[in-house]
Amino acid sequence: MPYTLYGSPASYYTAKVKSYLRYKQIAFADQYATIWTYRKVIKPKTGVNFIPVVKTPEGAFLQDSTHIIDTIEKTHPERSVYPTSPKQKLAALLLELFGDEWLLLPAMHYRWSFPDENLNFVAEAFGKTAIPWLPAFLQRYIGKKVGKRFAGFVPLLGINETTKLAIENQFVQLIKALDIHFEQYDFLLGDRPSIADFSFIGPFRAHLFHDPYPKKILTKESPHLVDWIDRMWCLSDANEIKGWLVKDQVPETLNPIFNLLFQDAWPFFEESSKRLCEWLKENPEKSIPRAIGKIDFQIGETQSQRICPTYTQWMLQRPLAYYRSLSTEEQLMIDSWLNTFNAEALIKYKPACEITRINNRVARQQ
Ligand SMILES: N[C@@H](CCC(=O)N[C@@H](CS)C(=O)NCC(=O)O)C(=O)O
Repeated sequence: MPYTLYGSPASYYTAKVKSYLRYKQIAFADQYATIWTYRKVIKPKTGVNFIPVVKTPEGAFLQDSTHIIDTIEKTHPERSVYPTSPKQKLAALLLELFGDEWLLLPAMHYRWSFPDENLNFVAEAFGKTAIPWLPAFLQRYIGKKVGKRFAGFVPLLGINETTKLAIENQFVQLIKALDIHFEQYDFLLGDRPSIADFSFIGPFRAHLFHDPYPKKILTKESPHLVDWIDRMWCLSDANEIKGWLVKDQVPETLNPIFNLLFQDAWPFFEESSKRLCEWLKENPEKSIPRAIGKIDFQIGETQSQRICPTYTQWMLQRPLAYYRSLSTEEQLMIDSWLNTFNAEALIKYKPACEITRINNRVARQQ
């Protein structure tokens, strides 16, 4: 098999890459990230303990879902997941940022805050991935231990007694909006899947429609969204791929999602970027850690604190750089669209520092 995907059925970013590979009709071996795979392949080949990892036919080992997709897009340009017209491409990059970096909140909350409904199921899934060769009772035991580590991230992400209601309210708004959207359209940008869909399928397939508690909510409240999840999971059957919507349209049914993105998520993206740039100035010799202290953030009307991630700026730089690369005329057209969400000033944010990725870690741009 030319490509190998190392990941887990319960992993957010693995689902993003798996759905993408299927859509591209690229054959791949699907390998569990077992404890041996971590020891023998993932850590030695990538230097980090993250999944998904993709081994290419040339023998390269890629980590980071966005980096994996962008690398494969170069060698497999057919069925591109990036729209080519300005508004659609910017919309896709913004939604990817939102899906990858913000939807982690509902995904983690609905997995770990409902142990009575979810814990045994999730532990089984984790255990089956970690030690598939051992009996089920041991898988459950090990799965619970692995799960404890991930559950430990929950308070760090700002998921707590103060914020949980706001996370749930926002989630209900999100799935309602998506359900209305998918009643009309097959994919986020219309008739054809884009990087935005692959980003959203991560939280929806690997957490929210995987774990029993949120799955019940989705099944009851948002049947069209569930249809999209199914569609995204079987994309290799889709031989005929349609074009992007004409005239650079972005469906208006996505407006509530862009409102959530710009009102709640964007201030957090900007704040974490500002904090990172200050940190880089204050620590010129240090390599960048995964998180740097705590920052305030807001969800709906509720305020709390969470750790400040450093990677998020790398994702934020993508739509910002794309916007800056456009002509004045294109930017004006985009500004009038962003005006709908009071976001025309936001997209002009220019971080005081740039970061890149070196050896699968974020690093200073030299
Ligand atoms: N931005 C990375 C994130 C990868 C990531 O966080 N993967 C999770 C599983 S879905 C993981 O391996 N977490 C291990 C950890 O947080 O230590 C990507 O897109 O691949």
